[in-house]
Amino acid sequence: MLPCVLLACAIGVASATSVLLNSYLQPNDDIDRNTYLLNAKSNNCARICNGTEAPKICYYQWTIENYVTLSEACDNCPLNVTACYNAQCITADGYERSILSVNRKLPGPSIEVCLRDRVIVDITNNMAGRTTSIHWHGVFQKGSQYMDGVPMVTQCTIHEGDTFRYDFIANNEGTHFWHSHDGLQKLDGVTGNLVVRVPKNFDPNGQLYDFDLPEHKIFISDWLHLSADDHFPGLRATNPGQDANSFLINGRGRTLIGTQSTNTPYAQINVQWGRRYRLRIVGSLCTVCPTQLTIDGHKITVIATDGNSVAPARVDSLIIYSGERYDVVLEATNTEGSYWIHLKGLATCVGSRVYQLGVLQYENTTTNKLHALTPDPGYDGFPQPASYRVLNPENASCSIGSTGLCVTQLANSDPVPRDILTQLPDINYLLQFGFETFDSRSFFKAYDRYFVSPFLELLSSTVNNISFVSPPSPLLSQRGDVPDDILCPTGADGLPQCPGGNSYCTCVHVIKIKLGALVQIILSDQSPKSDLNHPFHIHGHAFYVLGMGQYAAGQTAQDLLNSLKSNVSSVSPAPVLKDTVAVPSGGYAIIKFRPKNPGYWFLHCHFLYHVATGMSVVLQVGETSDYPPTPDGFPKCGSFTPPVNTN
Ligand SMILES: *[C@@H]1O[C@H](CO)[C@@H](O)[C@H](O)[C@H]1NC(C)=O
Ligand SMILES: *[C@@H]1O[C@H](CO)[C@@H](O)[C@H](O)[C@H]1NC(C)=O
Ligand SMILES: *[C@@H]1O[C@H](CO)[C@@H](O)[C@H](O)[C@H]1NC(C)=O
Ligand SMILES: *[C@@H]1O[C@H](CO)[C@@H](O)[C@H](O)[C@H]1NC(C)=O
Ligand SMILES: *[C@@H]1O[C@H](CO)[C@@H](O)[C@H](O)[C@H]1NC(C)=O
Ligand SMILES: *[C@@H]1O[C@H](CO)[C@@H](O)[C@H](O)[C@H]1NC(C)=O
Ligand SMILES: [Cu+2]
Repeated sequence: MLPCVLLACAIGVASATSVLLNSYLQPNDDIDRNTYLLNAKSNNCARICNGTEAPKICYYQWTIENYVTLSEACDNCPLNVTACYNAQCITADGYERSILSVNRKLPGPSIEVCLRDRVIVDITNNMAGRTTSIHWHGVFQKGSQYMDGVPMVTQCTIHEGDTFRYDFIANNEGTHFWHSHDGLQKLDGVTGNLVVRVPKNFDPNGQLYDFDLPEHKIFISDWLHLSADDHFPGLRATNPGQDANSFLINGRGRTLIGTQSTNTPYAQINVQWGRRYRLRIVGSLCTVCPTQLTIDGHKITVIATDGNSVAPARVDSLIIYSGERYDVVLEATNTEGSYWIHLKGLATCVGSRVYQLGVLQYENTTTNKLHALTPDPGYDGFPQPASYRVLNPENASCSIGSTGLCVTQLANSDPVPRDILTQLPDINYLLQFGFETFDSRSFFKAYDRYFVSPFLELLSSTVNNISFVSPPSPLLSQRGDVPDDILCPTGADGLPQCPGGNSYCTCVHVIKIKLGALVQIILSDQSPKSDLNHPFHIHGHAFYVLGMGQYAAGQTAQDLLNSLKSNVSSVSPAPVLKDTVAVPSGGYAIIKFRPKNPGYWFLHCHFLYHVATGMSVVLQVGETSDYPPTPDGFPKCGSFTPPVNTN
């Protein structure tokens, strides 16, 4: 009996497991309010979190495939508006184009769980001729480092026809999201919500709202009318650059075709008069335009960002950069009726005046003095009185007393460790990001990745003059298969640098950091003046944002670094924790944290075309012996260049 015929045992276990898993399968669509509030289906992971119940297993089956907006499933939408809500009908902004989709939804299926639930997602890649991998943006993956979803950093990409099972514990709360980290797929539709809730009495701002409902997510994405690949590297004559054609709110909206607006339905957020709602806002943006969100007739109170609670801040409007999340409270106390949700593109989108609308709808309105939807307010939106207060203004133009409020001026609602506020860092790094411009001669010298800017420049993206390239095998799971000579060499300051003092190179940019060291990083924009605020996102961690601003005339990044070597200072006495921060144009952001999560973690600009051309580094936290063992049977990949015998 002992040698339990190994194969048979394995098969027995495998099939038992899959039968078991199917009973944890979550619905494809968000559940409605009543099912959620009454906890009517005990199997649902989207539920009101209760600190005393055991964590659940939440299982999802996703298929990624080539798909289209306004497919057969849409029937005669938008002529028949009902049909626009058919299962598998993706309307987007009413422009017909090919997309990539997960389970034929846009955004893809939501993951909504309670803290400490176990999330299992089977990703089946049905796309023609593409690989994929999914990153769980905001989830630390402590203990499940192999599930972070960064190609060639934590795993091999998932090949066409393969299924990869992501399996992790939702170990940090918040409004997060998921998206493909492979190529440009996120911009074509491979993205969706991921919410990790806690019991309301665990939320320091829990008394500020009555409801935190699945239907109150506001998922913001930018949208092209061609596929993302059609803008990469970018055409020279027809529509150069990568600017968004429109934005989507919860996958919906309208756009102009010529001078004619499409007629697809707007996203609608339903509320009842007198109630207070938590709205979870996700900046699933890819291109360089931040978006400014305003709800006509309503102020909003910001209570969290990137999964971390902040002291409530009441504002009129909110600017969201790629990768950022904000949780706000909306009090439905204006005249009952309908109000526009206005989303306007900034930076390069000011010129193109790209904007989108949604509708805030008071339900079961009873008075006869209803607030009707005003005419389309256009790009400019609503009048802004002098007292108008905007959170997260561009360029961090937020000097106290002005109407801007920067993330550095928010207060953390949790205690901030003393060492963050008072101790000089063990490591103080300057990371300067920018672009390498190819003239036509250097362009032909090598096959470096580049993109064509709207001004027809040929650019590759860099951090400390290095354009990141992927190794042939994942650093985390196959470090031994990554040849040392493709890693960037380390310079005197302990940071990787270009070989031979070159001012530009491509290599695998890995920065080694001691587990638990107190790290400070100055993220610094070295590109010539532009109106871009590059949002930097860290994997596996969050950081305290101590300061941000534009350099004063004559001040250099090196000056700032030098002053910070002997000077601990934070704009806020209780700085907030974030995992994504928009670095002011021609400026800097100072971030500080103690990395306690061992692994290989990506730190990168969240603009998609910048990360695709190298504006990234990998932070190697700790040593191989600190990492969990590679999961059994974990897929392997690499180059195949055997020696050639010429005899
Ligand atoms: C949590 O669940 C238990 C058991 O179902 C129930 O008795 C309790 O009232 C719940 N607590 C909260 C805060 O909802
Ligand atoms: C409109 O679409 C709905 C949903 O597909 C369908 O049931 C209904 O028959 C359609 N109505 C008309 C007039 O086509
Ligand atoms: C609001 O109206 C809908 C549809 O008429 C109804 O189902 C729902 O119960 C109403 N809700 C309240 C709180 O009255
Ligand atoms: C990085 O490149 C810039 C511009 O080419 C150059 O001025 C600078 O010296 C370079 N830095 C290093 C460390 O090579
Ligand atoms: C931000 O600063 C840059 C200069 O670095 C400037 O060109 C741009 O107009 C500023 N943007 C705003 C919105 O003030
Ligand atoms: C410390 O830094 C702050 C802001 O970064 C600056 O205002 C202050 O002058 C600095 N103090 C010293 C002694 O360098
Ligand atoms: Cu960037």
